[in-house]
Amino acid sequence: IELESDLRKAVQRQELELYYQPQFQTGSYSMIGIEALVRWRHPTKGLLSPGVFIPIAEETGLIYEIGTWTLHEACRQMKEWHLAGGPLIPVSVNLSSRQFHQSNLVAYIREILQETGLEPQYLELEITESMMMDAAVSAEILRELDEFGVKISLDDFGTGYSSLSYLKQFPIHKLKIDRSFISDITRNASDQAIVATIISMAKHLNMEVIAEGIETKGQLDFLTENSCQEIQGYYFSRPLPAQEVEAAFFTPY
Ligand code: G
Ligand code: G
Ligand code: MN
Ligand code: NA
Repeated sequence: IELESDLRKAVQRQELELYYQPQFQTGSYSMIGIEALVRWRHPTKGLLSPGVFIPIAEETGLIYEIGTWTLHEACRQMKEWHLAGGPLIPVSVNLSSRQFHQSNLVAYIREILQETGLEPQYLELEITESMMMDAAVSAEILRELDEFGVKISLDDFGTGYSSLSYLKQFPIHKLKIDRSFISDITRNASDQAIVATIISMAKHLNMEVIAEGIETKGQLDFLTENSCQEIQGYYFSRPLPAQEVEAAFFTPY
């Protein structure tokens, strides 16, 4: 309850911050994208993870305000980086279920892109498989976003409720292999089979595929050998404040 009333004021008081985690191509190690991850700098409790406050935001409806701020800030920052000579890569933003099903989602994303000047192809929205359960609704939303030029990634892929038939019906651009399949991949034959199969399926469906949660050289080697094109994880970088991303990864900047 206390956290909820604090969260109501968090946006106005500018307590939300975005951290950014770079994504890389296997082989070349060139940066191919960056995921925006929201944090709450609580006045007394310190830096809070979205795992703590996004569920409260979803329950209370505060997600609309927080989600709008997050999308706007991610697009604004990416456009600023583009203008300053940073890499011409897209920014990924996580959507929660209520945001995805918001009736004016496409209109307000259009508005945010117009305000910030970011071109639609540089925005990637991360949704989970479970959000597509109502197939008729999600098909319509995804079709509109696709027509507009925004990219869609399926986050935590392999862990949700989904039907493979969605993958052929819907305009999904990228599968993000959940990190639970990666953590033990050098030892676990089932994880190896699942990951190799997802990579191969994505390729055959003309989708991109990225593996999340890479923490070790062994995991990276497995993914490289199995032709996974893109990777994200602590092995390369933790999520960082914008200025630290610039300092560590944009050279010269
Ligand atoms: O960054 P961290 O590992 O703490 O993220 C925990 C969870 O919060 C992840 O599932 C991530 O997708 C989610 N998350 C991070 N940023 C956002 C955001 O801006 N909006 C929503 N809806 N979820 C987010
Ligand atoms: O659900 P989603 O994929 O959006 O969650 C992203 C979160 O995963 C990030 O907020 C980040 O904190 C976390 N994460 C990113 N890379 C790694 C990693 O290599 N290991 C672990 N354990 N977590 C990671
Ligand atoms: Mn994500
Ligand atoms: Na994930």
